[in-house]
Amino acid sequence: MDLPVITPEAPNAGGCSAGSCGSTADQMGGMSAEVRAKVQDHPCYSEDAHHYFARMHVAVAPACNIQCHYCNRKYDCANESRPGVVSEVLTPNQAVKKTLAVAATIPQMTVLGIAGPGDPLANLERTFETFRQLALTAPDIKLCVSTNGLALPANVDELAKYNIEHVTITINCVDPDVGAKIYPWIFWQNRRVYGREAAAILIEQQQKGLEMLVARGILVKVNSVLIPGVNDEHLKEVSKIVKAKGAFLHNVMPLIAEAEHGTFYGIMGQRSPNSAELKALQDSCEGDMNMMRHCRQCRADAVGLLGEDRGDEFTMDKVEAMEIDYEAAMAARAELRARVTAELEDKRQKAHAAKSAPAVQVIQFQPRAAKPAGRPVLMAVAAKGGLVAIHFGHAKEFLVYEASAAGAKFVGHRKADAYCSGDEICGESEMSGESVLERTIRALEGCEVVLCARIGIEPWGKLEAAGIQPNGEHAMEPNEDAVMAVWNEMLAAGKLASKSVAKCA
Ligand code: CLF
Ligand code: SF4
Repeated sequence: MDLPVITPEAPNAGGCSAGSCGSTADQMGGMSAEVRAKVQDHPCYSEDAHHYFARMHVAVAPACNIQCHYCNRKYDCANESRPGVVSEVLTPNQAVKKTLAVAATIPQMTVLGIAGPGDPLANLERTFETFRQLALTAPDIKLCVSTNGLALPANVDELAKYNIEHVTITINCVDPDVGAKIYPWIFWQNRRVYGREAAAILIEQQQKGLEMLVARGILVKVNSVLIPGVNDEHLKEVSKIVKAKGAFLHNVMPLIAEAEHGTFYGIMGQRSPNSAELKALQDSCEGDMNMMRHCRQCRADAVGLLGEDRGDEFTMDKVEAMEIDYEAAMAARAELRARVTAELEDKRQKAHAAKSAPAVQVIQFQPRAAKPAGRPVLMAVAAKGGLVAIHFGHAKEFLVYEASAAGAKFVGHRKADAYCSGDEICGESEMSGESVLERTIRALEGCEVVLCARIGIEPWGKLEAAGIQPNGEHAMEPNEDAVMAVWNEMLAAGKLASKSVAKCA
């Protein structure tokens, strides 16, 4: 198969046509060693890495230089965070102390990001003082920043000074008329600018910042908030343009708009996209761009693996009480990083081998004109560490794969509330609230199968009644292997005939 070739001269020119994120194990085979080193332990830039490596954010940036209609200043920056009050805004010194404490406690934590609660580049002193100290005291931690881009061109050189290799720019539009529906104002050159003029300035600065970062070999992820009826169709154009300019990854995130958050969109009743709309847009952008599908829209003070939040363990009062020996922790961190990197490399090589093998069989045993039999099927997995490892009733989220003749492709995740707290009889006598189960089943809409380590009789029956087949036969198997095993079983049982195949037959 053709793999994206990313040369050292154009480090951001990802070019995948089939994967979920710019850097799955398979796609990483096409990267230069330089780019691979940058992404292989970054949980956001590598879909594989997010099963093993964690990130943390320090909330040192309270102010913002623009207004987005999906943001309320009382809440986290919705560019990189789900709405939720930041527990505490930190000084740079506190942020450094907290980072060292987390790094010593969670050796998987490889990336420190500044992503709010406002815009990091609207808080230059606080942001750069934090980066400056961390570059000196914790050089093994990757530094990452997320910005709306307005102040980016003026600060690219300063970012480069701290060896920052990953920058996220939130780009919701490239057309000021669309932008005027998203941004009521910006603060620019000591004055407030409104409407279309504001959007035009913001867009110009974002695009200029993107080009400057790419020119310096910094990997750029573009985040876009999908706002139905405002920028949904337009985001395809955004994807084309940012790819052409060398962005590494595009992360299209669903708008979160609830009236109780007090945002303009929330109050005005602007709806959020559903899972199918999000997937459809990501799919249509994918031909042009490497798409990120595993974003968890985390808080500006998130700590831990994506999808889990251990922030409560590291409030400043707890951090102050900790004995931190960072130098000692460095050895454990280095050992873990080397081990996981070797594991991922092994997985990457196996993925390549597996991709090559069926091609030979197809040539030997199938007529050349034969179309791949079997339609694609969405399957949800209660997973941990890349394995089918969670009991159905304990899952707080499900990873969703699209299984087809081309293989298992990760396409997103669905949030759920764990409704079972028992260890013995999952989902039966321990079930504490049927409405929670109903919500979980609703969250799985569109999936035909759910794979989990165990499941009780009652949720089994309700899932079946909802048209979702539970499957507990593949516990502790790698997600992709399990998904493909089930898909092949369905194929063998004649359950996957697509309309076109049926017609041909
Ligand atoms: Fe943080 Fe963002 Fe860096 Fe990651 S998050 S600043 S790139 S370290 Fe990641 Fe969280 Fe999604 Fe952001 S899952 S919201 S993409
Ligand atoms: Fe809010 Fe972030 Fe937009 Fe600023 S850039 S208004 S903090 S969502």
